[in-house]
Amino acid sequence: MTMTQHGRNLDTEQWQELDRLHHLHPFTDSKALHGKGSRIITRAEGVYIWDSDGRRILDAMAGLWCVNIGYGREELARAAYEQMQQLPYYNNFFQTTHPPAVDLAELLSQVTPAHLNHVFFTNSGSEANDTVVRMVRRYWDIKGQSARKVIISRENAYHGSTVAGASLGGMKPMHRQGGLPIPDIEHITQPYWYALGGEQAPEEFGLQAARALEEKIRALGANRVAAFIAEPIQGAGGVIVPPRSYWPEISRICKKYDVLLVADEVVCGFGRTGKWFGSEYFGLQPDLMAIAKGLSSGYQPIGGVMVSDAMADVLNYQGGEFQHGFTYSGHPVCCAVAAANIRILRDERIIERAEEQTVPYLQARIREFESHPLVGEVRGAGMLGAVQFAKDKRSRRPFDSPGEAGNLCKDHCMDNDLVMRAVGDSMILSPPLIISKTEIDEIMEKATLAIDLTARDLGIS
Ligand code: PXG
Repeated sequence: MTMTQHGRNLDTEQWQELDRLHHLHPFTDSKALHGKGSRIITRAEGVYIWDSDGRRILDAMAGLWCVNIGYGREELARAAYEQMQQLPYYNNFFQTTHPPAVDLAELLSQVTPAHLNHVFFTNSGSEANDTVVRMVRRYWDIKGQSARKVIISRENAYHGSTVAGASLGGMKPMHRQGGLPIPDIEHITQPYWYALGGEQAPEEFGLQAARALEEKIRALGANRVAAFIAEPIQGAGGVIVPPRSYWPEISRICKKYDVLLVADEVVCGFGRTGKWFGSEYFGLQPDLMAIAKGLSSGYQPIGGVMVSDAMADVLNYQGGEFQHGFTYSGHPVCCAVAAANIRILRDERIIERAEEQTVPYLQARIREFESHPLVGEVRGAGMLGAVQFAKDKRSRRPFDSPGEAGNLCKDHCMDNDLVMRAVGDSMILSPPLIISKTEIDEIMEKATLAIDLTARDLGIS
């Protein structure tokens, strides 16, 4: 089959060859990739993507956790087209602004928690978190507490791939490449009961994991700590839903020591948890919120930092110029598309309808895997799910070669036209919020086959 791009009509092998010659892929073992050639995705609609061989694949990851609204919404294409004709680019530096940025800023103040009414625009989640680092340090400088520089994060967190984002993240293999983390970033344990909870009950373990924050603040000295950053539910770390005891304790500790609370809502935001934001799901009141992905449902690259009224007051009126910004901060086309996306989410009640109907269905159906001999735990919330494999169900003993089972299963999913992501030995789901019950049934049918085949490969029955 041939595919046309800008008048070039090439077949699969030709695109693959050009890709191999010229394109460096993110997070990819290129040697392994070039052995078999990239899969070429040519179009998408609803929850499905199509490859260059004409195969229809159910995308249970919504791209990279981002296509919340589903593929193929013409309104978003029209918003981009019309904005490009009207004003394809202008910046927000030097005392200018434009309607798409202002319109989106106001919309965001309406859909985010009540005390977050200000936004700094970026082009990605990584840039949002870079902005967080600079902004919290700037805030404490203005407040006359310049010693508050340290940002505490968590092991196995994902906050992006730029120098600051990867430093905030707790992914050891990323730190090993390029001498990270940068100074004044500290990591504490994560609330991952299945892997770390031992004999403790989940709620007791959740409290203990939260108290690691208090210990770290005390060890550093509270007067040195600027902020604590965390994803309400860890996404790329394996859809880790903390025990209910965790977040209230974290909130208490942040308040007690006057440490800013930053919620990284890049995955959890815009309906992923069944609420508009993960912060609402857990009842958090963050000072800052990093947003991206679902903000535009991935149709345009845009992110941002939502800022509380109290912090915005200090940043706006007490400190003079914040020397930070990107050429494309508040890009008009990205803003117009994000605003169209948010209006559709809001006006069609996509999040509320998912929470009422398809979220309970997905969560119930994936729990059917609990009885499978290969499965140690099924966890999830909203339109997020994880099926964790274990060598021994009862003791929660992991496999001797971590990641092998996950990799096998991911390949079986793909052979069966289903995209699921493997994180170690957990299989992850994060489908578009518009997925139907019938499409959830299709995921279940395909995932069941993939898990059965994986168990067979590993000799488990
Ligand atoms: N924060 C969180 C919580 C994320 O998940 C980022 C920040 C960075 O966003 P940008 O837009 O800079 O990528 C992310 C991104 C995966 C995967 O395979 C996850 C992400 C990105 C790429 C792949 O799980 N998360």
